[in-house]
Amino acid sequence: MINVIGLGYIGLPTALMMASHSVEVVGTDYNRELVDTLNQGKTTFKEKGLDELFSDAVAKGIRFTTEYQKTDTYIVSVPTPYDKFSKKVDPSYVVAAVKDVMKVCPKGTTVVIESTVSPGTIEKFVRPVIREAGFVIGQDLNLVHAPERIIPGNMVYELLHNNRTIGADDREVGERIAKLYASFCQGEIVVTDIKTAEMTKVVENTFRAVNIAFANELAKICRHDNMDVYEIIRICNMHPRVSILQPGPGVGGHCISVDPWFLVGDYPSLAKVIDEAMRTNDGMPDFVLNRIYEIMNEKGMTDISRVGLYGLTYKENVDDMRESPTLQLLESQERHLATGLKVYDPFVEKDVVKNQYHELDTFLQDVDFVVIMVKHNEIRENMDKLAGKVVLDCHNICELPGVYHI
Ligand code: SAJ
Repeated sequence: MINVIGLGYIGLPTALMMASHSVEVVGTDYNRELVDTLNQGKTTFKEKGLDELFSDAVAKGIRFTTEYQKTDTYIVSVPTPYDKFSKKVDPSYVVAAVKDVMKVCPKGTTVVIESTVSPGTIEKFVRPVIREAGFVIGQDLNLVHAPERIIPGNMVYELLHNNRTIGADDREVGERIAKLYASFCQGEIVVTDIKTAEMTKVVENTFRAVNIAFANELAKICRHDNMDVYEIIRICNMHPRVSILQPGPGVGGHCISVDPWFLVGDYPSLAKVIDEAMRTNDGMPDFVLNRIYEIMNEKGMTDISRVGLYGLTYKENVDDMRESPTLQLLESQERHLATGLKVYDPFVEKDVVKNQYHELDTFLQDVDFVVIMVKHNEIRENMDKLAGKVVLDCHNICELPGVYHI
C-alpha cells in the first residue's frame, strides 16, 4: 500500500492517478477540513479531468485520512516555500512529514520525496531526521527523490505522459520505484542519484523563469522605444533556433516564481543571471501599475476606482492564486497608500481582496478601464463586452481597436 502524505495540488492528483491504476493508496493530510471534503466525495480545487479521476479512484478504493499509515512505501508531497530573506528553501514541511513517517513506518520501508527541494536539501535536512529515528539508510530504509513535473491546467494529461526523474542511492531501489510510477506514467522514467534529481527539478523551473524574464525585459525595451514586442517575438521565433516565451504581468504560482530563488540563496556569488531574471519577473506587477497610471494620465482619468483588474489567479483557467501577479500588484498599490482598484476573477468564489466582484457583467458596469491580468477562456469568449472601454491587455489577446499593451 502507498501512503501519500500531503493532498495538495500535487499529492492529490498523484494519489488519485495511482489508485485509478489499481494501486492500493491511502492519502494522508493533517488538514482535517480538507480530508473531510474529500471524504464527502468532493475535490478541493478545480483542474481539468480531476473530478473524473477522483470518481474513478474512489471507486477503486482510495481512502483519505489525517492518520499516517504503517506501510512499506510513502510518497511525501508537501509544500516547500522559500525563506523570503535568505531566498533558501524552507524544508520545514518536508522535515515534519518525514518525522511523522518515522513514528509509524516499519523497517524496510521506502520514503519517496516528491516535493521540490534544492540540491543538497535531502542530505542536509532529511537524512539526519531518519538517522535520529534509529534507521540506517540503505539497510533499514530506502530514500528516493521523485520530483513532480506536472503543469497546473493540464495536470492529469501530464501525469500520464511526462517523462520522470527518479533519484535513489541504490539503482535497484530506483528501478523498483520507477516500476511503481510506470503503473500510470507512459513517459520515460530516468533513474539517477538523489542530488542530480534535486538539481534537475530546480533547473527546469529556472530555465523557464529566465526565459520568461527575457521576454519581459524585451517588453520593457520595446515599450521604451515604442516597438511592438509581440510582432518582434513572432518574427524572431520563425528562426529555427529561436523560441522566445511571452511577456506578461508577472510570474506567479508556487514553482517558477519560487524554485529559482533556491539557487540564488544557495549560490549567491554564482547564480547572477538567475538573480537578475527573478528580479525582472518580480518587478512586472509594478511595471503594470505604472502603465495603468500612465494610461489614466493620457486619457485624463483621475478615478482609480473606475479601473478594474480582470483575473486574480496566477495564470489562466486555474483557481490557484499563490504568488499571483494581481495580488502582488494590489500589495504594491497599498504600499503606495493607494487603493480602489476593482477586481474580478471567475475562478475565485470567495472574497479575498477589497472591491472584488463575482460576476463579469456587474464588474464591467462599474469600470471604464479594464486591465487583462489573466487570459482565462472566459474573457477570450467575452471580448466584445470590452468594446468602448480603455483596455490594457497584458497578454496580447484582445483585438479591439486602441488596446494598450505592457
Ligand atoms: N508565464 C509568462 N510567460 C510565458 C509563460 C508563463 O509570463 O510565456 C507566467 C504564467 O502566466 C505564470 C507563470 O509564468 O504566472 C508560471 O506559469 P507556467 O505555466 O509557466 O508554469 P507553472 O508554474 O504553472 O508550472 C511549472 C512547470 N514547469 C516548467 O514548465 C519547467 C511545471 O511543469 C512544473 O511541474 C511546475 O512548475 C512545478 O510544480 O514545479
